[in-house]
Amino acid sequence: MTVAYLQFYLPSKEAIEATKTAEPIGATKTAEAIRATQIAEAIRATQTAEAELTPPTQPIVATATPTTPAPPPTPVIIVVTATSSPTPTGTPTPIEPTSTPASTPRPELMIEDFESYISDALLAESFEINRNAGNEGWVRRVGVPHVNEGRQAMAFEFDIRHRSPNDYIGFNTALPIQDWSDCSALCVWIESDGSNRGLVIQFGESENSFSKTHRSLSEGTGDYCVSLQDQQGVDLRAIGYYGIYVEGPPQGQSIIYIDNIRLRYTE
Ligand SMILES: [Ca+2]
Repeated sequence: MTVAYLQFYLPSKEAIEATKTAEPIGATKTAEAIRATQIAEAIRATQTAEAELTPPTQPIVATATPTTPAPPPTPVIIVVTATSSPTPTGTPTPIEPTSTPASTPRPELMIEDFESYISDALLAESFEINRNAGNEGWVRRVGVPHVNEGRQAMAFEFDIRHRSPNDYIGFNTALPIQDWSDCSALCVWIESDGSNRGLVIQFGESENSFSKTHRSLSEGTGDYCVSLQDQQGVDLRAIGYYGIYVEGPPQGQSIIYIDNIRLRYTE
C-alpha cells in the first residue's frame, strides 16, 4: 500500500466550525470558508489514510492452529458402583440331577477263592468228599485257564457210578458260624462240563440242617447264585456249612472247576 504524506495549514477554529453549518442553497462562500472546507476534507482524507496505515495494535494471530500430533486418546474408565444390592427376581430353582447317581454297591464277601492252598492235601482237608452213595470224587488245585480270578481254583473230578436215587457226589465244607442275614445271595463261579447234570448248592447251620437249591450244569460257565432270602428252615444268622454236589443222570466221569464262592449283600 502506498503511503501518502500530506502537508497543510491548520485553519482557524471559527473557519472549521463554519464548514459544519449547513449552507443555504445558492449561498456565496467566502474565500476563507472555501479554504476551510478544503482543509476539512483534507483532514478527513488524511484521517482515513492514517486509519488505513495505522498498524494493528494487536499482533495478528494466526487463526490456524499449528499442526501438532494429537495426544493419544485417554482411555475412559467407567466405574459402575452398585447403589443397592440386586434383588432376586424369584426363588432360584435348584438344579435337579437328571438321573439318580448310581449307588456304590457294597463289595461282595469272599468266602473262598482257593488262592491260599499250597498243596492238594491241604485243599482236600477243607473239602470233604461225601462218598456215602458209593460214587467217587476228588478235589485238587488248578490254575489258568480254569480260574475265574487270581491264580488258583479247585477242580472237582467225579465218577457217578450208581443210578437214582444214589447218583450224586459232592463235597461238604464246615465254616465258622456266620451271619448271612443281610446278604441276598450265595454265588459260586463254576466252569461247567457242558452236561445236563444237576448242580446242587446247599448251605445251613450244619451238614444235618441245610437248604439246597437245584440248578443244571447246562447253564454253562459262570456265576451260579442262590437267593438266601427265599430259603426256608435255615437260620441265616448262624450259617456253619455249605456243600456243592453234582447229580446224574448221566452217570460217568467228568470234571467241573470251582472258584470265587462269595456272598452278595442286599441292595
Ligand atoms: Ca481263585
